[in-house]
Parts: sequence; C-alpha cells; structure tokens
Amino acid sequence: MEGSHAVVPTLLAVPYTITMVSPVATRHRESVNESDPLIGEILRKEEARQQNNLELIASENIASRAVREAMASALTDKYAEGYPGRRYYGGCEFADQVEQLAIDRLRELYGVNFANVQPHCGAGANLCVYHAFLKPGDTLLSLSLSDGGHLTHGSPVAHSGQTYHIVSYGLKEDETIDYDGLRRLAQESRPKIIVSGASAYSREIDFAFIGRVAKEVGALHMCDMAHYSGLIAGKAYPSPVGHADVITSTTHKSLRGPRGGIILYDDEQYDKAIRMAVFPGIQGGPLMHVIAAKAVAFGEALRPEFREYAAQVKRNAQALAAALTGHGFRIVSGGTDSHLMLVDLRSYGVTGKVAQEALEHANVTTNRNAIPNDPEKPFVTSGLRLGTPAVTTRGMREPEMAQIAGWIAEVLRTPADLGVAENVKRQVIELCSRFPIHDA
Ligand code: DSN
Repeated sequence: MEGSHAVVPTLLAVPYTITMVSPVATRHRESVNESDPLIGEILRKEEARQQNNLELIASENIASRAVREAMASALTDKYAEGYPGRRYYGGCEFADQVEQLAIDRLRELYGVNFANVQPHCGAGANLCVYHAFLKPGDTLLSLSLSDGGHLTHGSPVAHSGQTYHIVSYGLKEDETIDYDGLRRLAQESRPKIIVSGASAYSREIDFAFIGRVAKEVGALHMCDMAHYSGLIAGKAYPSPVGHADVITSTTHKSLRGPRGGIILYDDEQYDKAIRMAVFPGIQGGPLMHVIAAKAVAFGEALRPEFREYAAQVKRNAQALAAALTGHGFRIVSGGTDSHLMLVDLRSYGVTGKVAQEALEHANVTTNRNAIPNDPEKPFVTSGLRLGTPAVTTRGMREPEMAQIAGWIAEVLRTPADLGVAENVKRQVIELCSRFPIHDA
C-alpha cells in the first residue's frame, strides 16, 4: 500500500481528498545512495575501480548502459515460472514478450532452431544438460582442467566430477588439443557426452572433428562455447553450430551481455528434455530482468559493428601476445587464435600468484592460471591468463596492446618494487582516462 486517503475538512462546502504518502513508501523511492549510503559508496568505488583499471581477465567484459538498465528494470520483481505462453503465474504478458524476443534474437544470432535463455549462469546451463542426458555414474569425456578445461566439465571438486564418471582428454606436446587421443579415449570409454570447449585454451577448437567422433561412438556432443561465444557471434572464431548437438554458454564474457547462461540446439528431439531440465528440473523462477538484458545484448551482437568488435578483440589478443613474446615471455602454444592467451612466466622467475598481485598494484587486473604440466600448485601456478574483450570494448587497439605488454614486463621484472608498480599505475590511469567506460 503506497499511501492512505484522508478527507480534509475545508472552509468550502465541498470536501477534497489528498494522498498522504506513508514513510515506508517514501523510503521505498530513495536511491541506493540515499537509502543505503554504505552500499552506495562501495558501488561508486567499484565503478571507479573499473574506470581506472585495465581489465585483462579473459572472462570479463563491460556491459553496455542499455544492458545495465534492462537488468535494473521492474522485471526483477516478476515471477514467471514456465515458458512464454505457458506460465504458472499471472501478469506475465511482458515477461513473455521479453523472453520471446531474447529467444528469437539468440536463434538468429547463431542460426539455431531452439534456444533456452533461462539458465542463471554457465555452470547452471552445463548442469541442466548433464541432468537432461546423463544418469549418475554415466561417462563424460572432456578436456582436463589442467590443460585448459573447466571445473564444470568434471573436476573432482565439482558436482559433475562427483556425480559422473569422468574421462579426460588433453594436449599434445605442442600444447594443442590431442584429437587422436580424444578419439582413442572415446572409443575405449564410450562416453554418453563428449564436451568440447575450454576456459584457458587460446587456439581454434576443431568442433567438426569432435562432432564426428561423438557420432562414431554414439555420444552427445556438448559444446561449452562460453569463452568464445562473442567471437563466434561476430564470426571471428569457428562456430560449433552444425557440429555440436547441444551448445551452452555464458552471456557475459566475449558476448558482452549480463551475467547469465543459455542453451542452444537444432534438433527438436532434445527440446523436451532440455526444457524440463532447466525448469522444473534444476531451476525455479527465471531471472526476467536478466533475460531482458540478455535480449538487449543479443540485439547488440546482431548489429554489424559487433563483427568489427569481435575481429578487434582477436587482433588485440594477437598484438598483446606478440608484444609479450618480444619482451621475453613464452605464450603457451606459441600464440592465440582467440581473445585469450596463457603466459608462461617462468622466464621471468615469477609465479602466477606473485605476478597477479604485482600487476594489481599497477591497476592491471589479471588472473593466475596453471599452464600445461605446471610445476606449481593450482593456487600458485606458473602462468597468467590474459584476455582482450574488456579493453577492446573501451576502444583500445594494437598500439595500446603494445604499451600494456611493456608495462606488464616492467612490473614483472621487479615484482616486489612498489615504486615501479606505482609509476606504471599512474600511466595506466592516464590511459584509462582516454578510454572512459561510461559517460561521467
Ligand atoms: N570462471 C570463468 C573463467 O574465468 O573462465 C569460467 O566460467
């Protein structure tokens, strides 16, 4: 209830009414800064951190203002369990419209027949597919975590690894996927699902080959394209469509949408199992405000300029890798065909942990990552994973990549020297000021 009506006595013969807004309703209208200055201040600091830092985490990006507005919309209040046209709640007219638009745009973006936009995240999307097609104890074949795979592809510490029988393929000596080994393991273990996709693998993945192997052994080919989905949408990386039976992704990495997940497939035979797995199998109410923001992001990715963005992300990654090589770093597999690279830090005598922390002092945000056959523990590592989606969104290009590589080398030559980091930080902030994230 927003307010109460009172009859106000008047000197005139006809009484009139005014609306008195209750104190509760007044508080309800306050901005976060007015209502909760503590959180408001933290949010302002995060905005400033993003503005003044070079974001090189390969899985992060900067969503547009339109995406952010949709996420902060009234749809956050709406329950809409079910699917468009078949909900378990009233009042879903606009929830239906927004979800249908998200589905239609996503189908157009990747050229697929079916799309489910409800998974709350990538891990959830993968879980839904496993739930749809596997029983506990069934075999799943995927790239090992230590060779660039992902936790949700069967790591022993994840639900998938604890529920299914996991067989892992890996890399060859040249640090590219061992496709012959993959086929041999598939023939020996007869998996129900073969997973393609990775979270720390920079080269093109041969989705067609993996699709053929899956057919040979009667497995479902699930591609987790989360890292590459923006590049694929922008035609800068091979598409798994036509080679994978089911495709999952996040929406916030190179695709540059809100945090969330999606599932795509072409064949109607998978439709019922996937719909049922997402709701009611794994999830309850969909996050309709996030689905609205996904629709906005898919619309953005359908624009011609997104192709230019995707191509530049890749050019920037290649420029950064080449410049780092020039500074004496080894890039795992010798380079990149995508948005990311793994940097082997051993020639500089620093671990991933030390490097990540030293760079953070210089406002360069990265994440440490194991390299193939890493001698260090996973919490320490010998590598850094770097990616260019976020800096490319800011408008940076090859000259800035060369500058960034120089700063990384400068900091990591003497990682304990805070004076060096402070000097680089000043230059980083100056560069960032020339590439503002959002209008002030
Ligand atoms: N955690 C993501 C990444 O950083 O690659 C993958 O989900």
